[in-house]
Amino acid sequence: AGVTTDLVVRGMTCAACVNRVEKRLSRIDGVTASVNLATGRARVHHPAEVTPGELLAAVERAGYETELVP
Ligand code: 9UX
Repeated sequence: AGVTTDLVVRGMTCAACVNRVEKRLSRIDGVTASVNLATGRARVHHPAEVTPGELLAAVERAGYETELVP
């Protein structure tokens, strides 16, 4: 079953940042991501087997600070 996780993503300043984060997240099997530059957030749809920690790690590898939306 799919779940939705929202992330805060810090340091995105242009549209290419959005694409970088979306592409990095989408490399994980079953993951689709929509990043909003204005709000600095990412909405991620993913299998339950994909943990929030994996999502955070992927965004960090793309070069951005991130945390879960409380
Ligand atoms: Mo735009 Mo984002 O030149 O890391 S890609 S600032």
